Amino acid sequence: MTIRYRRNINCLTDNQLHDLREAYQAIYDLPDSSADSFATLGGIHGSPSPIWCDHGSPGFLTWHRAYIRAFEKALQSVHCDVMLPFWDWSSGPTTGVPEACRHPTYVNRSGNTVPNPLYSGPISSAAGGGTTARRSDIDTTTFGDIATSAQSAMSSSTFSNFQNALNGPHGSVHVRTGGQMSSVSHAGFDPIFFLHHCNVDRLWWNWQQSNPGAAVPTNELTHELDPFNKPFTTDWQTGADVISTDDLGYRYMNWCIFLPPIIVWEVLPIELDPIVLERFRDARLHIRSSRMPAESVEFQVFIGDKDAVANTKIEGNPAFAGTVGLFGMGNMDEKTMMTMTGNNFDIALNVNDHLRQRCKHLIEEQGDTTPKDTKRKKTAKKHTDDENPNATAPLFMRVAAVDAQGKPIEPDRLPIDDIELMVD
Ligand SMILES: [Cu+2]
Repeated sequence: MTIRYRRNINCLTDNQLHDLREAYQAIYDLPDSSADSFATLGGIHGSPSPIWCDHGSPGFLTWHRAYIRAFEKALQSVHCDVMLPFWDWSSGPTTGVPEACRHPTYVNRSGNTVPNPLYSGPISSAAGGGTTARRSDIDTTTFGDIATSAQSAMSSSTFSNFQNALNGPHGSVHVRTGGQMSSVSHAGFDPIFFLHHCNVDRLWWNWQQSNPGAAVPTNELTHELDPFNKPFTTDWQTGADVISTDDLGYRYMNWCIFLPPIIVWEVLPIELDPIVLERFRDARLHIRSSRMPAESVEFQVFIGDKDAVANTKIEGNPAFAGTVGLFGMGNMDEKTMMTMTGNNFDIALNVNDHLRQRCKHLIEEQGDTTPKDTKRKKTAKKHTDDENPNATAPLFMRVAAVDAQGKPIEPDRLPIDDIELMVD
């Protein structure tokens, strides 16, 4: 199964955000009787009865995972590329809801100002009708204390403790958002419900990554997640069906990293948020192409300060992060080669340890000895949803390409589609 990534709503491109809004609007517009309509899906949580949702143990995490996956599938029936994004109220102090959910209107693809489907949702007539609203001072309401509780839940060592510990901060977000979000019966009609639960699901996913051996209690595995069927059967899904998100086809991208395209031989500044520097788990450089190169190439990756990166020396160069080789097609003529298809490749170089080492260095160099919490607050104060002014600058990266004789290969001789640094 192809794995696709759910992202922070603040990280979506304009195009992705348009797709998301259009998908929401399209399911708002479906007849209430449709299985994919917002009226049906929003109503599954609470009103009209029966109330299907599970909010305790067993089932809080598993039921909501199945629920938001069903919702995501409905969005994908409109735009197949849409992935449900998350509202990150848990990584650090934030105020209000994400920018994309904040305003009653937005400018659509055609340049017209239209209602923002992420601001308010229609309540089905079976649940009383009308539209949703949030507390009137939501834009100045802070969520920092809830983030702190969510972070402490992450250190739970068993599934049950984690589920119980996360339940509280999850509920606080409901109550503090106000309006329909604050009651089980109508919460599912606020469009932000699904972004909120996507974040809950992400925290569980992160906890699963950090606790790979942790047992899931039997009563969770056998718990029935009605009304969600197993595909092509009339059986309900059970907890066991949703433990692995890979089985469901998704993972999470925790951080927004906006980096300019990486061009071979260019020295490129990498700007990463201090929170990312402290907490990232995985860093990989991907080199992708839809065809094989004529000649064999070795890519050498340098990450460090500007001078070390500009230098091509490998041995003893602390900036050297690793190398990947690519077999060429040999003496096949270029024309034949260019027309060959079915040679998509995506090679990844793990630069985890190297980047971590460099980041540690960087944080120490800045002489920052304040305890972590104070450091976060400082960071958050400067943080806004729109920009990233607190990015720590000077890490540089360069990808060099050499042939079998160690001679440089110019970018135009390389059949590379793109090079991307993924940090998460
Ligand atoms: Cu909830």
